[in-house]
Amino acid sequence: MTPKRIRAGLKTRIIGRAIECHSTVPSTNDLAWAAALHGAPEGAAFFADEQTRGRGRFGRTWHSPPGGLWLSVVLRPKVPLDRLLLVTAVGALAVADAVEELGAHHPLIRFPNDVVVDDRKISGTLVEARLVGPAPDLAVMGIGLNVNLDRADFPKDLRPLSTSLKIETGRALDLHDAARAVLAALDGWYRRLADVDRIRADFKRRSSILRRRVRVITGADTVEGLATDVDAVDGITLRLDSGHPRALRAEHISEVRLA
Ligand code: BT5
Repeated sequence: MTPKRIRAGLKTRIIGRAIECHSTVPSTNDLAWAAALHGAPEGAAFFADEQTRGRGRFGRTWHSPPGGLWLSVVLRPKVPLDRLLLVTAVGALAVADAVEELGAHHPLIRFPNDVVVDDRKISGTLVEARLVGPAPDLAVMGIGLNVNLDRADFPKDLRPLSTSLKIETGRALDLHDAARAVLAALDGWYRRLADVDRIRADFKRRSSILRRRVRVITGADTVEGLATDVDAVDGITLRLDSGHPRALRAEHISEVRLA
């Protein structure tokens, strides 16, 4: 990929102000952090063809072979710490919009950061923030989007759980077009970060788990029930089999699966 070909026709205000493309790197999040700490502008975006140590949340691995879109963006979000999940939410909303625009049908968000098509994960977002004082002053959003991956490109255990734009649409895409779609969608959503009501409403509308039976894995235990509410900031409310409601705070949730 080249910055020039991503920039051709890109109309964003913040996201993509600076663009770098790399071949093989450990993790684009590390590139973005190093640049951010050296004063890279908000919106600077770092792409790699392949990552050797792509990471997910909670120390999980992100499989990043050639053919996918692996990028990280430097952000300086103006949100209080207890609303940092709004940044993850706008990332997921942006990727869902981009995935739809690129031809996959009905992408939804599996709380808090997965974009899924037919319950198979097509994208994941990882937001890492630095705290100086009471609010985050710097954040890096990493986005992984499976673009031209075939089934055989996924490790065996991920095959039944994952998908790509190529698998969904039946054709390979130009990665530059995919990059532009993601940057443009993120620019739109990121500029709406203060519109909390809108983010909450759209996050709920895009939910893949609302009104479905799920298993929520938290640091302490695993809870199963019907998801009666999903909120970008607060988390998930389940109706347990006993009939009682149970609210699970977003920051405690490490994984959500369909039960
Ligand atoms: C995420 O974590 O979904 C965040 C992924 C962020 C990746 C981007 S790529 C660019 C930037 N640089 C990085 O190093 N990271 C970011 P989490 O919700 O924890 O999900 C991780 C889980 O997703 C893994 O444990 C696998 O089960 C699954 N997984 C790993 N690779 C996958 C892939 N390519 N497609 C679908 N699922 C995958």
